[in-house]
Order: sequence, then C-alpha cells, then structure tokens
Amino acid sequence: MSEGNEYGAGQIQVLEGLQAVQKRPAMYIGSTDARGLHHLVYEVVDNAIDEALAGYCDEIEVTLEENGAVSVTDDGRGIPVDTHEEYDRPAVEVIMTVLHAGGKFDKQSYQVSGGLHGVGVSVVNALSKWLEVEIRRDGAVWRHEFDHGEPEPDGFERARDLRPGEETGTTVRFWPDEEIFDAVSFTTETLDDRLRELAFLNPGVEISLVDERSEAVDERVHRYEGGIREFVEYLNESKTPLHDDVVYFDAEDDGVSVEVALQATDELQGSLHAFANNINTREGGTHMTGFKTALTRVVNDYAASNGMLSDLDGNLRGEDVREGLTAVVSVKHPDPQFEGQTKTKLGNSEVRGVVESAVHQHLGTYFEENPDTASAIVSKAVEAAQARKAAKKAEELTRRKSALESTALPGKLADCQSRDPGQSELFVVEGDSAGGSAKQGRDREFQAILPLRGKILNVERHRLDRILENNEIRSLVTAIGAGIGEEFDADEARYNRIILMTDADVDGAHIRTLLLTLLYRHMRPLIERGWVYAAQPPLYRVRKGSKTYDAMTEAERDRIVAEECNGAPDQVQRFKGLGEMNPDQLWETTMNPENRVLKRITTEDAAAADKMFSVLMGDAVEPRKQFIKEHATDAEWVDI
Ligand code: 0RA
Repeated sequence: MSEGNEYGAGQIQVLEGLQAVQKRPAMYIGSTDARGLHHLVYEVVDNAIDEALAGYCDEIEVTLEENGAVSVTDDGRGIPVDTHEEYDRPAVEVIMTVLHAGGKFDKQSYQVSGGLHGVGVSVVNALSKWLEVEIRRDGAVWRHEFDHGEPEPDGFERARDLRPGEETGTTVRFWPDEEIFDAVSFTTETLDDRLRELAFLNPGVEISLVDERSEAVDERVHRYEGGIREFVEYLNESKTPLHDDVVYFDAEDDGVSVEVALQATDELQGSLHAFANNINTREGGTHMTGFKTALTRVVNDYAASNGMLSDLDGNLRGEDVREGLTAVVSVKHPDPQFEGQTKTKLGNSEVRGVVESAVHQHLGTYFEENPDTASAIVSKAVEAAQARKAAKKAEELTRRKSALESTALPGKLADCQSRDPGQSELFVVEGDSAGGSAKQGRDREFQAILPLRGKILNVERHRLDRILENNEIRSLVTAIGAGIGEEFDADEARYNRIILMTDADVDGAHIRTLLLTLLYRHMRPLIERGWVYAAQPPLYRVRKGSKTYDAMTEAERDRIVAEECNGAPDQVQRFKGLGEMNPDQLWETTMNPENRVLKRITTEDAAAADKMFSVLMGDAVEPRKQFIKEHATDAEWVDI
C-alpha cells in the first residue's frame, strides 16, 4: 500500500473498530465525564504495569504536560515494532488501532485485563485527537503518530539508534479529544491516589506523577517495597493501631494468588479494600466474601478456645470482627470476571474458596504464633459485640419514641409539592436565617428546604445509637425518608438530589464535611448514585451601572472588574454568608437550575475518601494538621 487512501481489508476493519469506540465511548471506558477521562491514563499505565508484572519494568512516570497532553513513560521492553504479518503493518500500529490487539501478543503474565480496564491502549488512541508514541527497543528509537486514532501516513519512523546503555521502554503521549469528553483537564489528586494505590499493589515499581502545568512543577514519587503491608500502615496513619505488627500472608492455589494485610485499630469504622488484578473492586465480590467468612471463623475459633465469649451468649458477628479493622485483600487471577453496575465486583466463584482456605490456614497459624496480636484483634471484636448488644437494648427501649419510626416529617422541613423523587430536591441549609431566605426564594414545586442549626454531631466518633440521639441528624434522616445504616434503602429516598448549601467560609466547609461524613458513613448509596451535591454560592457581586455580575472565585472577580467594568466597578460586594443574600439573590445565584453551579460529590477512590474522613474527622490531631498544611492552598474544596 503506497497511497494513503488505499485501504486493504485489514485497514477497513481497523477503522470500524475505532469508530465504534468513538461512537459509543461509554461502552469502553464507562463514561465520558472526569472518571472516563482519567481511565485513559489508567489504561496506558496498566499496560506498563503488565510489563512490570512480567518482570521487565520498574519505573513508570506520568506527566501532565503544559500543552494539555499526558505522557506515560515506562522502562519495559517497548511495544513491538516489527511487521505484523496479518496486517502487514508495524506491530505498534496494530496495537494502537485494533481493539484488544494487545492481548493477542503473548506476554505470558498476569494482565490487568478486566471489565473496567484492559480494553486496550487502542481505545485511548481512538479517544485522543492526537497521539504520539516513542519506543526504545531493538537498538533504536521508533516513533509513530495518530490523528483521531488514524495512523499518520508517514508517521512511523526509526528516529535514531539507541545510545550505548540507553534503556528500552515506551512513551505514550496523548491529547484527549474534547469533542468526546465533557472536559479534558486532569485532576492531580485523582491520578495521584490511583498511582499510589498501584505502587502499593506492585511493590518495587516506582510510579511517579509530574504536574508541569503550573510554574512550580509538582512531582510525587511512589515506591513501596512493603506492598500491601505498607498500604495498611498508610491507611492507618491517622488512626491508633491496637498492635504493632501488620498481619500479612500470601498464598497461591489453582492459579490464583492471594495476598492479605490487616491491622486492628480503635476506630468504629472498618476499612476494607479488595483488589483483583490491581483493579479496585469497590463492589466487592467472591474474594471479599471468602475473606470475611474465614476472618469471622478464625476470630470466633480463637475467642472460643480462649474463653473470651463467656459474657456474650452467642458468637461474634462479622460486623463485630471488622469493627476498626483495616484490611487489604489483593488477588490475581488469570481470567478475572467483573460484574456489577460499575464492573467492580469480582465474579469468579472458585476464588471464594481459595481465599477462604488461605485466610483460614494462614491467619489461624499467625494467631497461634503471635498471641499478643491475636488477643488485641479478638478483644476488639468482643468489645464491639458487647457494645452492639448494649446499643440494641437502648434502641429497643427508645424505639416507640423515636422519630425515625414515625412517618411524621420534621417540623423544620419546608417540603416541596412534588411527590416524584426524580423531580424533587432537598436543600440542607446552614443556619435558620439562610434557611428563611431559601424558603422564600425557592421554587416550592420541587425544592424542599431543611435548615440545620449549628454543627451536627461528628459521626466519625460515635456509634449509631448516639448518632440517632442528635436532633439535627434525625431531622435529616426523616426528611430523606430512606432510613440509615444497615436499614438504609436509597430507593425509598424522597429526593434524588440532596444539595448541601453552606457558607463559603471555614465554618461552612466544616459543616459540609460533617454532613458528608454522615452521608458517606451511613447513607453511602446516595453518594454512589450521584445524588449528593454541594451548592456553590457566589463569593462576590460586582456592580457597574445597572448591571450586576456574580463571581465564584477571586480570579473571576478580577476578570469581571477588568473586562466587564474596564477596571472601574461601581461596587464590589463580598458575600460573607448565605444569610446576607436576600431571597431573590439566593434563588438567582445558587438555587435556580438555570444559573446555579452544583458540585456533584463522588467517591472515586474509596480508600482515599476513607482516609480523608479519618484524617479530618478522627481523633488523631497531628495527621489532621499535616493534611491541612499540605492542602492549605486548595482547601477551598476537597472532592471526596
Ligand atoms: C505487546 C507486546 C509486548 C509488550 C507490549 C505490547 C507493551 C505495551 C505497552 C503499552 C505501554 N507500554 C507498553 N509496553 C509494552 C511484549 C513485547 C515482547 O515480547 O518483547
């Protein structure tokens, strides 16, 4: 084929494959929002991790370039460049343009291929307006270029010889297509959380993130020789562990490898994280089930044979055993099956038994050999069971009085007229005065207002029975109408949008964090369904003649003053709180769906969110200070 416009049969097949991806990107990467965008990076990194798992790569660098590109460099073997027989094109071109082509090359190792990732780097190419690849292998540096997935006719070249001692590897540099994605700007924290996680899961591999987009170049390097042991230590940094050693073991059976690390803390929340082939299986699955079953059994066996169950009449439940326990379970499977809404639930049924017997055997042995650790973990579970029984008794006594049991809505709620949850929104408003303005300013057809007075209880530090004694929390729970904790059922929610409206100051941020902690810990499905939002009231109002402009940030205010008012505004007002706005202003700027900006709350990274809540809301003071210091510049808003 010498002419660029002559297509052979192979070429047509290629284009059809990539066009399918461009037409229905969500089928391949889940969505075209920020989450999908970040998956592009993960897909390329996963390919580099495959090289690491095969033993050929130990350094991966992700760079956010000033020019809008992301580049991923690894020191693996390099993508093959020899001619692919079937297509009569360089192998790199086939890998970049044929769906799932990567898997057809025999790489003889576990691959990160799964439901979520592993679609192949060709998908990244299909969704990029421009992609360049540089390959260092076979004694030379090779390059190729792609325009919206299509190979540039003269793009493939052998650029130069490799210098003596120069390492092999691959650099993939791509510009995501803004016609496809809602937005193409990457969030450093989101990438950093996932890269850190990958570094824990793949000990010895150095994974760094370089953000070159602003003057002060930001570089973060992750390398953990200790693997998931260090992951548990990291998760427990802001907590108080009940024993010094992190319990760790690994096993392999039936081609499935299992690794477990755990450590008990004095927290009320447990923090369990399960991975399959490096994929964070947030929805759990067979590995998680196997782990929980064996853990409960081993702890019960130990408690029984050491006479620790005598006061309890009954066994320890799973929830008792997991209270305050931080654990990471990581399995690798040659052919993982991912299920569930977000394809993050491991389905392979045989994994359950493999994990269960590995945990039963190894944790049992560990307990025998380390009685101090065993007794710390088991005593905590016994305490949890005792507290659970006490709480249950208290709950039964107060049940009839409990507002939760009655259908009466809280008196402070100004409900909306609509009874369709899909249409209805609940504004949870800081303070009675802002609540009053919101009630007057709202569209009562679909907007309900619940004013909360002062700060709600910090739920991170109390069990559910104490939490439910708090009036503000009870009002919120009844207004939403879907229960709380284990009983929570999102399908019962009376509103499919819960909008937290707090002042744009430190107190407001604190109240919002308290509310988010409650929702995250006890009504998490609301967040998972994308039903929780933060309202974004403006910070400034600028007036010039008869025109007014609202600004969300200082930068926006400065732009308005310069561009709209020629540097001479008649008035610049700073809104100190929601209460300062009259009902009309509040409606126009913050509540009216036509003008307002809402920020959807997500839990993209459960481990990071979990850690953030422990750090911000837990007992330990030092990590909180550290966190606030590190994030002082972007403390304005922390996405969970
Ligand atoms: C196909 C086959 C081999 C490696 C790769 C693809 C590969 C892909 C990417 C993507 C980013 N970095 C990568 N590194 C390698 C095996 C090569 C061999 O057998 O030598």
